[in-house]
Amino acid sequence: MTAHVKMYTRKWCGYCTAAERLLEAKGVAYEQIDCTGDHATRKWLLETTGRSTVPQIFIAGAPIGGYDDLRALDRRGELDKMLWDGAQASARNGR
Ligand SMILES: N[C@@H](CCC(=O)N[C@@H](CS)C(=O)NCC(=O)O)C(=O)O
Repeated sequence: MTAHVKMYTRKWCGYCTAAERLLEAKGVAYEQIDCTGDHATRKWLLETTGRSTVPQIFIAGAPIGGYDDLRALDRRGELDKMLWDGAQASARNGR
């Protein structure tokens, strides 16, 4: 089991597809929220993450950034630890 991964995307977004592929290649399940045309969610994302681009990815509720950030975490070997630690924290909290 891994941490809950939530990814906000929009249609026709190459970086979103790249992030989906990376997670799928690692066998990591994720929840995808398509916010195409959803200005309220994009506004909330900007306020929450400070970023106006998609994808925006959250691991165990914490914003980690977009595809570049996801790939960098993976290349540094930190993504697996985040996914594992997030799952442990969720289990402890009963979520
Ligand atoms: N460095 C970012 C780049 C993301 C990016 O440029 N996404 C484009 C869509 S593919 C975007 O959000 N453009 C602005 C917009 O659509 O409002 C990442 O790796 O996620």
